[in-house]
Formats: sequence, C-alpha cells, structure tokens
Amino acid sequence: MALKNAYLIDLMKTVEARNPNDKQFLITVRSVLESIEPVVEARPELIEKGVLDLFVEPERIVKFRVSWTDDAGKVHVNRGYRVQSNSAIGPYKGGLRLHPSVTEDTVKFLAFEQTLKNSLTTLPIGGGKGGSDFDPKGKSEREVLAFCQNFMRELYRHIGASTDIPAGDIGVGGREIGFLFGQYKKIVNSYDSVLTGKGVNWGGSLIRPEATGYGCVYFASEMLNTRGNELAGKRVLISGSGNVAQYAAEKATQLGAKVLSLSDSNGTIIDPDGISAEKLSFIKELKNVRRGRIREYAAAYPRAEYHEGKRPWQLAACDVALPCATQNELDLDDAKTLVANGCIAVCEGANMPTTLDATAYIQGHGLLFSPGKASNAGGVATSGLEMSQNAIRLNWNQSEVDKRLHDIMISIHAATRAAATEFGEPDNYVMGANIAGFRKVADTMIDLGI
Ligand code: NDP
Ligand code: 2IT
Repeated sequence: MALKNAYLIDLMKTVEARNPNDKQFLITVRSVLESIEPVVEARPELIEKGVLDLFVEPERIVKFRVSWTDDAGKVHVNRGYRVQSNSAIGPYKGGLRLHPSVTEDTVKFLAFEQTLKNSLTTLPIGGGKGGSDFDPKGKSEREVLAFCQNFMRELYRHIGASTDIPAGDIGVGGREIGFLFGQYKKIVNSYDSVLTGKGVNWGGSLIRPEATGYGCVYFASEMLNTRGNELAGKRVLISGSGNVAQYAAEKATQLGAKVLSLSDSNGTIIDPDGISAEKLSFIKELKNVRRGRIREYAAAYPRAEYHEGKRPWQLAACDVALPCATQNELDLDDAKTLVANGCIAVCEGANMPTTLDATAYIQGHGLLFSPGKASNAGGVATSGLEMSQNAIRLNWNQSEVDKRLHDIMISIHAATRAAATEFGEPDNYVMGANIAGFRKVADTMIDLGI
C-alpha cells in the first residue's frame, strides 16, 4: 500500500527530512499514515488544524549521559533517552528498554506506537518510551544497581506521577523497577506513583507481571472466536522467553493449547510434547532467577531440541504464532512458511515483531493478524490499573485485576474490529487499531486547542 493523499505524501517527506537516520520510526509513521488515510480524507479539519503535523512530531525528546562503574572500578558511559510522544489524553506512559541495540530511533518509534496503543486501552494515558544502550546481560547485580541509580539521577527531573510514568520493557523487569524507584524516592523524598510494574509490597499491582502475555492470549482467543474457533487444542509457536513470552505460554497452556517453542537471542527450543506448567516453572527459574540461556531447557528435557541461531517460525508447524521477543523477528520467509504450514492466526505480543512485507503476506493469505499495539496493550493497561490503585491507596485482588484486564482486551478487540468494519475491511486489525487509536487522540487534540 502506498500513500495517495497529496497532503500525507508531503507530510511524510517532512518527517523523512526531519528524521533522516531513524529508519524504524519512518517505517512506523508511514505505515500508520497509510492506515489512517481514509479518516484524513473524510475529515478535512484534521489537515486544516494541523493535527497530523503535530501528531508525527514527539512533544519532547530527552537524551542524556549515564555514567556508572563496574565491579573492577572502571567507568562506563551509556546514553539514556526518554521520548514523550503525545500527552493529549493523559500523562506520558510507556516502558524503559535496556538493550545494546537501543538508539534514539528505537525509542522514538516505540513512543509513537505507544500513543496509539495507550489510546486503545480505554484509560487516560498518553504515549512515551525510554531506555538506554546499556546491556544488562552478564552484569552483576551491583552493576545493574549502579546503572539504574545513575540513570534515574538524570531521568527523575523529566518524570512524575501526573507527568510521565515509565515501566518495564526489554531488559527491565521487577528488579530494575525496584532499583529505579528506590533512587527516585530518595531524590524527591516522596512516595509517588511514578513507575509501574512495582513489587506488590511497595505499590505494585497483582497480575501486572502476567498482563502483557495473558492479554495477548485473551486477544488471540477473541480473534479466533470471530471464525467460530478457539485456542483449545491448537499448536502454538512463541518466540522469546522473557516476561511477555512466559506469560503468553502460561495462559495459552491454561486454555488448552500446546505451546511448542520458546527462544532467546541465541536460539530456539522446540518441545514436541508441549511446554507444560511444570516445564514453564523451570523456564521462569532459569530466565528470571539464574538469568541463564534457553538452550539449558533441552538439557533438562531431552525430548526437546535446541536450534542455535534459529527463530521458531520455520522449525515446526503451528496453528497460532505469538511473536513475543523483539521488533523485526518474523520476516517474509517466515510468513511464507507459516502460511504453507497451515497457520491460522498471528497475534503480536512484542512491538512490531512482524516486518511489513510479512504482515502484508499474512493478511493477503486470509490469516488473522493482530498488531502489537492492540494485542500487547494488556501490559500498559494493567499499568494504568496499578496507577488507579495507587491513587485510591487500595489493592485489588488477583481476580479483580485479571477480570478488568480481560474486559479491556475484549473491548480493544471490539473497538479495533468496529473501526476496521466501518472502513470496509473487518478483518484488517492493523487498520482498525490505527484508526481507533488515532481518532481518540486527534479528537482530544482538537478539543484542547491546537
Ligand atoms: P524481556 O527482556 O523480558 O524478554 C525479551 C525476550 O526477547 C528475551 O527472551 C530476549 O532474549 C529476546 N530478545 C530481546 N532482544 C532480542 C533480539 N534483538 N533478538 C532476539 N531475541 C531478542 O522483554 P519483554 O518480554 O518485556 O518484551 C518483549 C517484547 O514485548 C518487546 O518487544 C517489548 O517491547 C514488548 N512489550 C513488553 C511489554 C511488557 O509489559 N514487558 C508490554 C508490551 C510489549 P535474551 O534473553 O537473549 O535477551
Ligand atoms: O510496550 C509496552 O506497552 C510496555 N513496555 C509497557 C509499558 C507500560 O507503561 O506498562
């Protein structure tokens, strides 16, 4: 699909000129503009009032130096980022990513996506994202603490409970949120709801660790239901073995599916018997406590095979694929194999894991396909529920939060399909999510005065 509207073509040229090095951001903006083109054509005031011009330019980009010392006393310098993309419907909200691949481009594209995602959650949260090129792999706990404390020493001045509320993402889990929160609290001397994904003893919400993975599977179930189908009995391939992958595997298994794979950046394990709840406990201990590699699974469960350097998609046939690791991890060749093997649904747990040509191929062959901004929104939605509980200084029980999460995923699915149906393509979840997410933000920007 190419842009046809002259105004949007011009706008895209401006975005390219302003962000010449930000490849992923440009791909993301173009793909969103293509989706919302029919809305722009139907509503000239969006152009007249400059809504689109504002929408594609982050409200604020913060970039800072982070220095820390390793266990040998050597000084290291990393770059830290926070991109505050859009605050029309609420304070900036979005995760922090710690991975050596993080650049300004990464954070900018994720913040842009987050604005649309957060709009879909039904909650009052704007879009932001942050992170650093710090690599937590192989670092001691003291080194991770040193990094987190020094990262927060700069970040604290840009965030706040009603300004910007970061959370976890790749490389940032409960441990890192604790280190960041401890430092924030010490600097500002105030117990603010300034981060989510906190531990339950210190303001966290039950179900927040599970929420992204569970939500993704709730969403996949809704998609399958539209074709009179269900998850029970389905073979599922999952990539990643971190937070999102673990809980997607847990919920899929609880709903009667057989999860055949998990992976990490080194390789993939395929277990023909399925990854049971007991085997998943092994994974959680391996990845979250020992911080080991997925290859160790095959040593513990000899019927499983480990494939070094491979992603799951071409290693076994599946009915449902849940990419839950990182961006651009499912390409056109993978999509062709999934289709040839009879896959019926691809539901993204990660942010933009499927390349655009792979997405087009999957949609073109009649599979159900959901973009992460819809199907992984359960994580940030439950972060929103954590903020609600902090605001009323009460904790809801597990079933209460899980029910709210489930209801939110059903409502995101319904809103996405309704928008796609309104524009004549009921199965186009990409178009539906972009339009439904964009309209609420755009209408609010107009209400608040440009
Ligand atoms: P984790 O750090 O917990 O896990 C990430 C997993 O993906 C690990 O198995 C990691 O392998 C693998 N991975 C990371 N980078 C790469 C890479 N470049 N190539 C191959 N594999 C890689 O992160 P999360 O589970 O939290 O996040 C996974 C995805 O879900 C991301 O796209 C994130 O943006 C998205 N997401 C996360 C949410 C959350 O609440 N946490 C909410 C919504 C979306 P290894 O161990 O080798 O690093
Ligand atoms: O990509 C995402 O939605 C997240 N990493 C979660 C953000 C959040 O604020 O919970």
